[in-house]
Amino acid sequence: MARTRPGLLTGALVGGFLVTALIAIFFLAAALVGTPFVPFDMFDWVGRVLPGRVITFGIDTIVTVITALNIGELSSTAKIAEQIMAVGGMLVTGIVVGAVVFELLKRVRLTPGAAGLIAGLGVGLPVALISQQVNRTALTDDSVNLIWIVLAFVLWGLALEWAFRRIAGAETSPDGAGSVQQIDRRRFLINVGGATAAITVLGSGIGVLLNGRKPQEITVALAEGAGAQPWSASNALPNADDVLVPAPGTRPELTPLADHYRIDINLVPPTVNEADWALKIDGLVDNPVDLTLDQIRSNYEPISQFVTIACISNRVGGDLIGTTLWTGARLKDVLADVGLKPEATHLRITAADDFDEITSIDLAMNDDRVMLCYAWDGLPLEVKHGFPLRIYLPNHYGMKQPKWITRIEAIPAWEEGYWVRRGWDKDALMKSTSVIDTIATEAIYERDGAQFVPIGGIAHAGDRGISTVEIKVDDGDWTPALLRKPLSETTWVIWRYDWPFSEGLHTFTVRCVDGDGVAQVEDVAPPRPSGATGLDTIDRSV
Ligand SMILES: Nc1nc2c(c(=O)[nH]1)N[C@H]1C(S)=C(S)[C@@H](COP(=O)(O)O)O[C@H]1N2
Ligand SMILES: [Mo]
Repeated sequence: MARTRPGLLTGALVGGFLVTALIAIFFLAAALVGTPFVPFDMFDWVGRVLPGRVITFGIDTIVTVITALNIGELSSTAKIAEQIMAVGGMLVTGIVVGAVVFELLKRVRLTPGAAGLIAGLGVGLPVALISQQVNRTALTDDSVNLIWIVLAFVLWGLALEWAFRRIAGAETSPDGAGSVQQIDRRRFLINVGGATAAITVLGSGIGVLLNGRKPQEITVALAEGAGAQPWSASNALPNADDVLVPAPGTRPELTPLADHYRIDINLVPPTVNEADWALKIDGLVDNPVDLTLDQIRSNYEPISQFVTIACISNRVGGDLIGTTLWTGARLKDVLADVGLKPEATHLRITAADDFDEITSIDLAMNDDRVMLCYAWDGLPLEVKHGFPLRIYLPNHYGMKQPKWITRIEAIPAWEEGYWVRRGWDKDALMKSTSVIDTIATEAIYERDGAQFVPIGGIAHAGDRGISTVEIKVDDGDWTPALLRKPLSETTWVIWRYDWPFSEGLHTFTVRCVDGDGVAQVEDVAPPRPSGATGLDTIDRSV
């Protein structure tokens, strides 16, 4: 009995093998010469074209899974999960295309090479164009990237077709007996699998080694004297004299840079070369300018502000929040130099990743703290946090504050920014929030014959400050906590409550009132569209 020609299943298998090797080769080339890593670009692109609701649902699912599994700090774990999804997406694409090509070749007669070429170009060309549009990390020229990606996919398509013909040819040869053909197909598939596995292991192995050795991209130091100074007795934090000692286990008041959350629309943050970069300020201005980073740093008096920034996607008690010292130039000083035309009411701020947000000129001119920020904690902004320049807008969630700024355009009316177009709040003002970090049973102590357990955490309300934090244990009364003086009026406040200990299972709840006397919203709301509300609660058996 003659065996059927290879079809869907064999095609899927071969397609999967070959695309795995292709992914490894893209990875190797990216590590070797800096061409785009195609799966990441495709993932970023999909993220930008899908409707906001779908994206929010996707992110929400990732967040829920990571939180439920408790597998680490949210923003970096989410990026890794997304990177895995990106590679998985390309794998699935390869499997599907492989199946389709095999099925097609089984049914229609094509000139040799045609199917492979069509498949290669059909996938490769759109992918190359999309990568061109989205990628901000490649070190190689656009034209090189285009040719490389198309060529790689065409080779992949031709390999796919060759595999089909090799299997089909063996099985239709008139002199072969059925069982021999079957062994031949199996042996061939094993060979293809082995070869692609070898390429994959070698390619990704060498790629990982190369990536590990890559020097830090950005090593520019700040202007003389502005370098990072460790906080110390002689260089004390502004609240160093406060006597309130945080309960053991309370998060650090100043977030170590390495632990600061990162959220943006890129699988790999865009790399900006300082030498090629200038901030363009144009639109409704008298003197459009292109400012270099040096000019921004030296022509304007630097200001510094301790800032707590949070992502609007942060859940109550979540870790998408952090505090550090922001340094930069006052936006209003810079605007004074370009001269705003009277019709200008807003600024459209665009970034290297095509992210954009709209800021009102009123806010920029009336809040002295609004800055074009180039340093965090005394160091040039890290690439992932927006090198070379990001904006600071007090009291607003992160989504209003672009990183990697390339252009500021004065415009005559408000417009929707990136996340607003995707259904998020147009103002995105920070909600008041309070969080329990620790119930420090290990630090239990005795005073006047009674036992106390320190409880502590943070409370934050944008630039409105915190006037009261209260704790409730089980169904008891709300009891005020002690507040530590904050680093500034725009940072979180550390609170502490020494709880009269009693054994058993207890429910601890925290709430706060902001500096304007407005109580934290207790009704539970999800992050979308305006930021999460509700009270942080911990059940603990002590
Ligand atoms: N260019 C650009 N800027 C951006 C974003 C982005 O995706 N692209 N994300 C914003 C969001 S949603 C947040 S929460 C903050 C996070 O800043 P961080 O990553 O430095 O903590 O950056 C904001 N600025
Ligand atoms: Mo965000």
